[in-house]
This record gives sequence, C-alpha cells and structure tokens, in this order.
Amino acid sequence: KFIKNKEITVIAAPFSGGQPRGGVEDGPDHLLKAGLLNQVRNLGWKTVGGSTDTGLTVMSFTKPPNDTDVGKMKQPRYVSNATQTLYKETAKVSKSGALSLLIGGDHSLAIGSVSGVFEAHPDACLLWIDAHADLNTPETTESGNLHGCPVSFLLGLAKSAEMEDSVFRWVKPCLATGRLAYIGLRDLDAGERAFIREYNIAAYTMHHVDKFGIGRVVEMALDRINPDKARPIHLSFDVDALDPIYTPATGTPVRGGLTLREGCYICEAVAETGALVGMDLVETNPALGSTDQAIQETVSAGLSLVRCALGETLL
Ligand code: B3U
Ligand code: MN
Ligand code: MN
Repeated sequence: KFIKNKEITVIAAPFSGGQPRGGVEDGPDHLLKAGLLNQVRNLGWKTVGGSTDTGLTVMSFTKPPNDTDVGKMKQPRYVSNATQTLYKETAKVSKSGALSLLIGGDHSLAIGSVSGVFEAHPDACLLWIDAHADLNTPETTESGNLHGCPVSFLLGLAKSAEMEDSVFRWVKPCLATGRLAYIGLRDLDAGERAFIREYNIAAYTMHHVDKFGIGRVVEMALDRINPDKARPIHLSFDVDALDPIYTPATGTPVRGGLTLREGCYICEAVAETGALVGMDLVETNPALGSTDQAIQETVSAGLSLVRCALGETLL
C-alpha cells in the first residue's frame, strides 16, 4: 500500500548514548551476523539502497567533547547529534519508498527514526511495544537517561522554553497523542502515568494483555490510532517488552512481560494490515547476556519479531 515493490533498507545504529550500560552498541552487529539481511531477503523483500547498495547502512557515531548534562539530561549532545543524523538517513530511505528498518542500539534512536519516517509519512501512527513508556520529558526524567524520553520529544511534551534552547530544538513534534498506542507496559514513572492519563493515550499494559488476550489488545490499539485503517504504521519494538525469559540480554529487563508468541503476534497483526512503513528493533545488549545461550536467544527472538513484521507467517 505505502511501500514500493517490497523494498526495504536496513539502518544499523551502534549507539548506546541514551543509557549508561555498555554493549547495546553491539546489538546491530549480532543481529546482522545472525543473518538478518538474508532472512529478510528470503521473505521476498528486496534489500535496496544503503551505503553499500546491499540494502544496509551502518551508521557511526562520535562522542562530542565536553558533553555535560543539560538539566537532568545525560549526554544530550551525543544523543542529539546521533538522532539527528539518523533522522536524515531515515527520511531519505522513507522518501525513496522503501520500508525503513532500524536496528539498535538504545531506544533514544527512535527520536531520529520516527522523525524520519513521519517526514515521509506525516499521517502515520505509532505502535510502541515496550515494558516502559519512554515518555519522560527532560523535567520529569528521574534517571536522566534519554532512552526514557523519546516519545515525549516526538509528541512535543517538553515545556517549549526548555526545548527551544536545548540541543534538541531540531526535533519537530511529528506525533499527535491520538496516534500513539502502547502495548506491554509494566514499569512506569509517576510523570509518565500522569501524561498517559492527561492525554488519554491508548496504553495497554500487561494487565490488559492478561485480561483481554493479545488478539483483542492489538485490535483495540489499532482501532484507537487507525480507526479507518488508512494510516501507515510505524512499529517501535523494544526487546524488553518481551519477558526476560526470551530476551534476557537487554539493559532494563522487567519480569512479567510478553511471551515470544505474543510479541510475534503483534508483529504479525501489523504485517497483516499491509501498512507497515517503518520498524525499530532496539535495546538488544549482547554484553548483558549471562551466557552465550542467553545472548543467542535474545538475538534470535529479535530476528523472529522482524520476520513476523515482514510477513513470515502470512499465508
Ligand atoms: N522510566 C525509566 C526507566 C527506563 C525507561 N526505558 C528504559 N528504562 N529502558 C527512565 O529511565 O526513564
Ligand atoms: Mn524503550
Ligand atoms: Mn524498555
């Protein structure tokens, strides 16, 4: 519907500046070495463009010197530079008509990937699958880690004065609160809970998944943000949405999460719409797997999610 001849470009973003734990920058390499590109091709997708014309762009990021905190925000210039570069790259891919698949890296990257996809598809809606809402503003954040803030930037929730003189002033609020739905939430900060209520954001927690089942939850979420089924969809998938049984190698695991099948079901339901224009797969941190098996299981769960979103299980 929105994607030209099943074309896709993969953007690998080895970036960890949105949170304090090393290793998440090695996520993309592990996903690629485990065969991501060939798995995508085997599903009939054409991997096009990218810096090597194999359908892959591997980005590189350099830490700016003297990146002192701005308010509570940690490494603000590093995150701003990285996400702005990613924004431009993603916008290029999306405008070419290809599906843009970001593999991270931490979830602050979504500031760039979602901004880029929405530049080409301004009427898109966003499904955010995560244990966390990533909805803190520079004022409400308790940790100062910017991977806990991308959604507030995309919605433009930060006080305008705070944003106007911040390094993030390039970010245009591209997302309306009515076009955002969460699934998988189970670890919210007080400020995030207040925003969800204040703006009546479609937020489905693990409680809702248990109560209604994943099938109804996905249906309700898509009905809220895409009632006429006419909008393109961006799927931002944090692997910590899954239970740590399936994705232990991640920075902030929270027990009681989605099963691998529930995660796959979400991706399959999105594939079924034929409206997927962008996807993020983030927070795979190979350094945090306690055994090789834990790392390998996390990587292979991530690959399953991508394949399901690209139609692996559609008949
Ligand atoms: N809400 C907390 C914790 C957190 C958010 N995202 C992750 N962890 N992965 C924060 O730091 O803002
Ligand atoms: Mn996240
Ligand atoms: Mn998370």
